[in-house]
Amino acid sequence: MDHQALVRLSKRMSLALRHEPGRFGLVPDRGGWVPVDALLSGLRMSRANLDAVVTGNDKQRFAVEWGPDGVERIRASQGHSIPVDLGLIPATPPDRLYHGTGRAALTSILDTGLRRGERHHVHLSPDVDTARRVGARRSGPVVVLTVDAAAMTRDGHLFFRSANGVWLTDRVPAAYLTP
Ligand code: HQG
Repeated sequence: MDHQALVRLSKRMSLALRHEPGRFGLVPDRGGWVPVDALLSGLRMSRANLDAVVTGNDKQRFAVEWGPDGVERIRASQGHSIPVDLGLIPATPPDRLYHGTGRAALTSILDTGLRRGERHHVHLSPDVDTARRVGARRSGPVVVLTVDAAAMTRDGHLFFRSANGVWLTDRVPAAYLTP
């Protein structure tokens, strides 16, 4: 499979596992897991292609494991809009985290802080390069905001780290942001 086909498939898997499982006949459990076989038939994809996406994914978006019932299962590691309990445990973040976005959003963000929107959390990156790539998904110039995660932690905000290294928190008030 070429790179573009991998990306297309990864997006369809993200849609099915994070946002619209019902459209593909899937019923994720509380933790967001679905049987691998159900995903394969729901998306009419081969096991080889699934493995290629899971192992070749730039962000390791998907986790595959054997469930307690002996059934192999898959879920997205973050980014859901459907209700899921990922079982994340609060963790101490690095002192600074980063958020990449489009410049068009900057005034609003500096006014009201970072909001989670449709997702369960605000997503933050551990380094500037990753944040820049996240921001480049928006049209127009990219801005990377620095988040004072040390101060947020001192003030009682909770942080979680997804299985693929994305830092998550409920919201980031504007006072902790530097453009
Ligand atoms: C913006 C991708 C105006 C925010 C990435 C972002 C990430 C505001 C957009 C993950 C705002 C939401 C998440 C405010 C936030 N006013 N705009 N007050 N607060 N925004 O996609 O962080 O490829 O839900 O800046 O790599 O861009 O899907 O969040 O531009 O890890 O695995 O509202 O999604 O991962 O957009 O990206 P998103 P995000 P995947």
